[in-house]
Amino acid sequence: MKRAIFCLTILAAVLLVAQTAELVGQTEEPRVYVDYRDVMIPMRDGARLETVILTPKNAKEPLPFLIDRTPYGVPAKEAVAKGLSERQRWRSENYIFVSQNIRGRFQSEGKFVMFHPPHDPKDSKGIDETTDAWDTVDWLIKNVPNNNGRAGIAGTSYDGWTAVMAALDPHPALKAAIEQASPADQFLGDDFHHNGAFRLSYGFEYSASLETSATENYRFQFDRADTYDWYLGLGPLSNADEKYFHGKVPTWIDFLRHPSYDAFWQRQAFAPYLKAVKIPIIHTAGWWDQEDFYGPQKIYELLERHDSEHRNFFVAGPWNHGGWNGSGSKLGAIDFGSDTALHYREKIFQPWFDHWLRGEGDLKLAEATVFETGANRWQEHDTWPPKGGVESRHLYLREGRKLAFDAPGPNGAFDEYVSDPANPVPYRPRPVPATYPGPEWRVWLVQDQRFVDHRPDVLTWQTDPLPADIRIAGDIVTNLIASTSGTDSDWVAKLIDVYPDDAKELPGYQLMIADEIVRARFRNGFEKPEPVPAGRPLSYTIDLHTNAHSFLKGHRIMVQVQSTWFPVYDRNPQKFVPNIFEAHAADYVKATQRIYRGSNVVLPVIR
Ligand code: PG9
Repeated sequence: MKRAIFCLTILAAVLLVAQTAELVGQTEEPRVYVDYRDVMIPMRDGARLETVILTPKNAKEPLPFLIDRTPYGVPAKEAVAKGLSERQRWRSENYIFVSQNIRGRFQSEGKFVMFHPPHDPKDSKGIDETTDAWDTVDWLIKNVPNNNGRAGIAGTSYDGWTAVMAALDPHPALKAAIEQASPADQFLGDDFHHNGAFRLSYGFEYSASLETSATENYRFQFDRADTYDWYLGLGPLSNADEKYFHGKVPTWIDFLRHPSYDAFWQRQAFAPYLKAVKIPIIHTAGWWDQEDFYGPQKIYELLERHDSEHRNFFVAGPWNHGGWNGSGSKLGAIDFGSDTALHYREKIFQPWFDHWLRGEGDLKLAEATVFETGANRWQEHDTWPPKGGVESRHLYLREGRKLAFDAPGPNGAFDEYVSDPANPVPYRPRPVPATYPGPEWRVWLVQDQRFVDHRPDVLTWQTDPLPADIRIAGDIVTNLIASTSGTDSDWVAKLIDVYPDDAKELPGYQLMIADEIVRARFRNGFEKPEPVPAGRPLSYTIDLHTNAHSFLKGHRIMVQVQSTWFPVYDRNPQKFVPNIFEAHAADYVKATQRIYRGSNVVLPVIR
């Protein structure tokens, strides 16, 4: 009895301390302490790059480097002195962590060039992110005491892109890389355009963020609470520079000058450079990555063609942009049943570098490790997309807004809507706060699509409740047969998992699984935009990229088609003009859009 009272008293005391700590905001999370050094590392052309080196205290053996090269700023001394979070313990105790600002950012010398393309190999004095990474590794190996002569590089997004750049011509000491959400092509699929459709709110806010000031990540100040209104009020794109940027944001000027897939975009894209797997590399993608979902899939695919030594790997999980760095149990309202980010860090990221840089463990990594959402389980595949055991099944957009696996007869029927650039479909529920960097932006891809379901300019087709699970793994493609009364048009296709109305969790929820946009002017090639013949049904292939998902028994599969997605994408004037950045207000016109019956979505269904 005495013991029980004692235990209760202790429990009450513990609860009181916990409560008080919470009230005053002092949760007792253990912290990790490291030594901090801030150095300027000289590059081959004399520019010096600001670099922070975090060294474990009392290391017992020589350690490898883990490098991150970033435009966003290195860790501050004061923050590191307070101790790093528990999440960083593995890295902080086993690696010399190096964080470097790339050229022209913060205290780094030289000029910042967004996506500095690889230099001309004939120019022996040329510099780029590959040479800067090479020079950095060389300096570290020669100048930092107690290192083991090995380095790895990893990063998310821009920092993932610098990791791939480092791997193009790696320093001999650079032994392994992990690129997470690196962009691959800024015209075809990543941050700034998708299939040539311009990502307006992202492109505007991101370029302002990096190119307004060298020493901060600037946030554009909107004078409207709802940026949907702000961007609509902006009018034609030409107003952005005239009213706000005044020629001072170089990336915005590049957008205006390069409205199609010309040499400027092609030089920045990875496709011409990825001709060999020079070091082991993992490509990590998030199924709901709002910025660079295309990149890691494309980079993996390009390198896979040259992977004779089996050193190129693919991983994808239920994450937004960078979600693998945080807590991966949930994204928005969607629950995955376990901490998928922790799983990634402990089972993939750490063993990878421990193996290549510290010589630890047998690496047993499947060619592709993907998290199958819906069923909420990890799957391993020996190719990605899977080659065996998967059947392409066509789901047809049928009469009565039904989606069905049997094809309609050839009857020329269609569904139609009017797309009005003066009243575009919002990409997420209004009010739409600033896009970049968020926080709401970070979950928009998992937001319930019922907020647009009723709009007359969003057409919806759906199956009956599924009699059994339908599992998909691989590439999803939409084949639209569509006409417009205009001479240019955007087509957006969305594949949605509709939860049952009597579901315990999220009844009736419409969860977008895959989505993409195409701009009709580029239907015959991205280099040469062409007007669309008004009123003529044409075929459009919309690649919705790869995925792994289970549409569970009782759920429905839904497809939505629309022609605006604002302000994340600029409005297509729907009247062909050679350069949309130079369109006038009068060029933006309503159009009648028709979707014909043979249109379908091809699903990679697991047999
Ligand atoms: N998605 C961001 C980005 C990368 C590269 C170019 C432009 C933007 C990022 O998060 O770094």
